[in-house]
Amino acid sequence: MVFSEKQEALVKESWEVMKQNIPEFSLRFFTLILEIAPAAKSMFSFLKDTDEIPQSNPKLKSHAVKVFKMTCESAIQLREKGEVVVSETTLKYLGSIHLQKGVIDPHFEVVKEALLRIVREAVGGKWNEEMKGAWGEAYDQLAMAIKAEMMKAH
Ligand code: HEM
Ligand code: ISQ
Repeated sequence: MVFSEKQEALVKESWEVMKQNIPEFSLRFFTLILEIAPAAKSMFSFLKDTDEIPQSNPKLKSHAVKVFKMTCESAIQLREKGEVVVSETTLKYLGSIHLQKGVIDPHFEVVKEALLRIVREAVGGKWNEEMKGAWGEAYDQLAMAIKAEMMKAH
């Protein structure tokens, strides 16, 4: 699939909007994941000793931001190279951590759903099908790379 300059721009543009309010969007992202898949709760260390989602956990925030930054980076690479390239070290690390936490294929759809909803909420009236497609494609390709690594590590 060819990833256009327009698609790359749509992803970058929406990420710029979200950057203005990292604490809110990261919390909302995580909340949505748990709303869609309550069972995923036990996998996250931020929730180990509590029933409530911590309102300002630095780890939660930085992880959520990483997911968005990596998806954004994927969009750039898809346009530049036609494929997503993640450094071997990062991929190995993410593959093993997700495997170890018990993440399985359907979870990736949950995170995708939450991610798209957050972007939609963040950009408001600017949201459109093309933007959805661009984020979706960038995420799918990134998820594929992580899943492949998880299979290798298994
Ligand atoms: C941890 C990214 C998908 C669950 C992490 C970390 C990153 C990350 C950057 C932090 C690693 C660290 O620094 O320690 C991503 C990306 C994904 C993805 C880019 C998809 C493209 C998923 C999915 C799930 C998931 C589908 C399942 C719901 C977790 C869990 C942790 C984690 C449980 C450990 C958090 C903790 O307790 O510290 N992920 N992730 N991730 N991820 Fe993901
Ligand atoms: C880790 N992996 C995927 C999604 C996440 C969302 C919030 C915090 C950590 C995460």
